[in-house]
Amino acid sequence: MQMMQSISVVVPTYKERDNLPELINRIQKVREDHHLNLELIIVDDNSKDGSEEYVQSLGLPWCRILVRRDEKGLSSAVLKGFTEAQGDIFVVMDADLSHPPEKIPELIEQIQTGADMVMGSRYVPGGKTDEEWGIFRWLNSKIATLLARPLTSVKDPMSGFFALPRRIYEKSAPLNPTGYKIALELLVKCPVEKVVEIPIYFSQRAKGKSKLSIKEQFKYLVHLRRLYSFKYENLTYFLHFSIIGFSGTIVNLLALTILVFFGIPVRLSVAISIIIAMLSNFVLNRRFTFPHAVESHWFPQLIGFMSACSIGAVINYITVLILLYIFPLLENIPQIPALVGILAGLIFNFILSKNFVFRKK
Ligand SMILES: Nc1nc2c(ncn2[C@@H]2O[C@H](COP(=O)(O)OP(=O)(O)O)[C@@H](O)[C@H]2O)c(=O)[nH]1
Ligand SMILES: [Mg+2]
Repeated sequence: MQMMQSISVVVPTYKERDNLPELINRIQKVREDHHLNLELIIVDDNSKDGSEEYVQSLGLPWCRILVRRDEKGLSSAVLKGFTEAQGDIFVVMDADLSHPPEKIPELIEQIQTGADMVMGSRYVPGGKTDEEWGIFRWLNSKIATLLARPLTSVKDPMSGFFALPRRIYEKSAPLNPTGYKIALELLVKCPVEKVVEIPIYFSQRAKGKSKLSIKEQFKYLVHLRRLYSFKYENLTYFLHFSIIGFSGTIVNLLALTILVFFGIPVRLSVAISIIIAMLSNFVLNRRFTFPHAVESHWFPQLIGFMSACSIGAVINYITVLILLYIFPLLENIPQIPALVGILAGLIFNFILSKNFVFRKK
């Protein structure tokens, strides 16, 4: 085991003055008992409850408080702490004593023996939570965890008690500090391969009250969407593209119905409604599937999109012809080759749209 790697414990706080004495005492004891080279960085969002004065009055060389007066938010506070941290290993925990500081050495040891991230977990054998949750809060937490499942196989990705080596953090993709779930953000955006979960006894908050609001829970959904788009970038684009493609069918039929209703000849109506559907797909894809596209001029994009769609239609048709040639029996159920053709055209349109028509600069 490598000895004496330095550790930075980052604790975000908002109005936690009453919890600070016990928190700092217990961390101090761990620090001394295990001879750790450990600094404690408290990142407070201008609580104005005496936290700042209290920490300063202690005059501990290894413990400081940063007070942010221009910004708020749990995740961004943690990231602020990381930028100020000197350590080789970062540990993040809450101030309310839900997370036992006595577990810090175990977290560190896992990092030193090769883990890329260590989570203090309520949901692995041996883990336990004190919180008396009503059915609503329990369900809420279960659903939140379930929704994060495709992003990580970690049992308790919502935990705010974790350790991460600087070497991994520094290789992270750009981090988005909105939201409450900073560990989840790091799990998805950092090149984390080996995650170890350590059971913790998650106790009731010692003093004060929770800052987790309904608004934060909503923001979690936005956060999830962003993480999915990051992790499954192409799939997300393709899903948007397909949904819009499907909406185009509806636009097409609707336009056709209206035009015919107003007495426009059928053949002309069909042609016009195809163009209307293509335009609608263009506008929607430009706005929703590839939002970065608005940075470039729309006209060349429109021409590119129309061309891609036209070639896509030809590919659709050729696919059907090939299928019918290979499997003549399909003549009896032309819907099947037609579906395959639509899919081939869709994929072709998508690839062209993503890589050429609306490509990122
Ligand atoms: N700096 C900072 N810390 C925050 C903010 N919101 C919550 N915290 C801290 O984040 C930790 C977890 O918050 P808590 O309210 O206990 O959330 P809960 O455990 O999910 O109920 C605590 O140490 C809070 O003081 C914030 O906006 N800024
Ligand atoms: Mg708490």
